[in-house]
Amino acid sequence: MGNVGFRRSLAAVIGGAILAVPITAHAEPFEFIRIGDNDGFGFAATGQLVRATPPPHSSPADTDRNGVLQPTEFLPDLNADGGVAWTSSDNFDNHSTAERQDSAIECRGCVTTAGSVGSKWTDLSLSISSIDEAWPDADGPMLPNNAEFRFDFTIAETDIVRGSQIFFNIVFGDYDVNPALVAVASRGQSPRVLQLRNQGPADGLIQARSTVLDFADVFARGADGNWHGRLAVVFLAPADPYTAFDFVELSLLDIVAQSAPKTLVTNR
Ligand SMILES: [Ca+2]
Ligand SMILES: [Ca+2]
Ligand SMILES: [Ca+2]
Ligand SMILES: [Ca+2]
Repeated sequence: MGNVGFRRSLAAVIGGAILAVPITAHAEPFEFIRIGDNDGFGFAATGQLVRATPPPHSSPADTDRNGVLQPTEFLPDLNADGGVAWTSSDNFDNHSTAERQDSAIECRGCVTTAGSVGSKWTDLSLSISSIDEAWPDADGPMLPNNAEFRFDFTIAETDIVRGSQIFFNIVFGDYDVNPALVAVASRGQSPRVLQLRNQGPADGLIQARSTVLDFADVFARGADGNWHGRLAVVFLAPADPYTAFDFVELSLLDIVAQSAPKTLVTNR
């Protein structure tokens, strides 16, 4: 076989080999899966939003003025009357269509996310004076409004390092009526209970809370070889008439540590 013939044969073999490789669903390396979106409770323009303070009601809710309401900042006092509460005209519904349909899931590095739900609870004031229109739970705005989230997703075997620590992160606002806790139920474990810190006099405070989970608490190998992640979360605040969530996520990063440099109040 001459040189040219050999190269043609080799090309044919390589081409055949490439065609013979099974096409697997391969995503990018896993970073996070998020229920809802990281957008400051859906407030697109923050420049005019004030936090609850005495007159003249001019302190910005977005304290670093970067256009996003973030942990350590504040839910807005929408009518500038000095309070953020169910009695104080501060109800908001910033639901996107996907959130309203309970399908707002963002993931970097997942193959599937289809079993994940709970975004209907985000970017909405869970206020007992809300208008009952397509409310996320069956009894409408009346208490309780216990937000529930379920992570159910897959990651390609090579897109996460087995044994990685996984952080559960939650961002919420205006928790001020005791008690409130977050119950996190993982594979084969008793639910873990995260106590939340009452904001005290910091009306409308946005807080972040994290906890670290073991890899095996979240992931099991599926029959297809992918990692199958599962976690159920319930926010229990049976007596709080006004709270809100921005998002919940499972991430390789700890959101509390991320917001630490400017953090005055955190829950760890
Ligand atoms: Ca901000
Ligand atoms: Ca108000
Ligand atoms: Ca309810
Ligand atoms: Ca959001």
